[in-house]
Amino acid sequence: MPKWYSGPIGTMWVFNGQGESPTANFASALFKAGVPVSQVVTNPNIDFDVWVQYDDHPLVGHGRGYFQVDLFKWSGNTWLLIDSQSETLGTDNDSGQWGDWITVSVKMAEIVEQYQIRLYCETQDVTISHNDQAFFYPNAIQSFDYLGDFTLDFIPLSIVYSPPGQDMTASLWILLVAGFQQQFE
Ligand SMILES: [Ca+2]
Ligand SMILES: [Ca+2]
Repeated sequence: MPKWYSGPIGTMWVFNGQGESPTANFASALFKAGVPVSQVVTNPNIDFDVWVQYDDHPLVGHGRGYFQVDLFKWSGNTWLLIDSQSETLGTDNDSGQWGDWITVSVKMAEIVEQYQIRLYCETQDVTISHNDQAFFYPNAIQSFDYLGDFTLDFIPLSIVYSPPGQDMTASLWILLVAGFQQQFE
């Protein structure tokens, strides 16, 4: 499936350094700078790739790293969960380094779609667990050259997004010109 970005849109890193002071554990979820917030796409199928890594320090103590990626679509009044993928790395019995990709996917059903992607990671099977999360709000616009079976009943005029505050009540406006209907084939 076509990818939103040539590389990972974000990375998650969980470090278990039990026995190593003072940074015993560490969890980090970050979106990559430079990943497009808005894109015109020529295919309704979109993949979002995230790179995840778990490091278990050679010193005493083992654990695991847990990673989750959630993809939501804005319905107009709420976020709908479209895809959720998770993975656990490490064995709780070995020190070492593990890495993998997590991909969440969507097939566009409308001309313009607004997404929310949530990254979450945590240390597991350790004495003191740490976690982190991050949010990203990309939107996709279907290319007029590849509309296929889409019915255009509005024209995207502009999309203005104001990042949510700590209460996660996102302020989101999608301004559309309604009443324009045309079948592209
Ligand atoms: Ca270890
Ligand atoms: Ca353990």
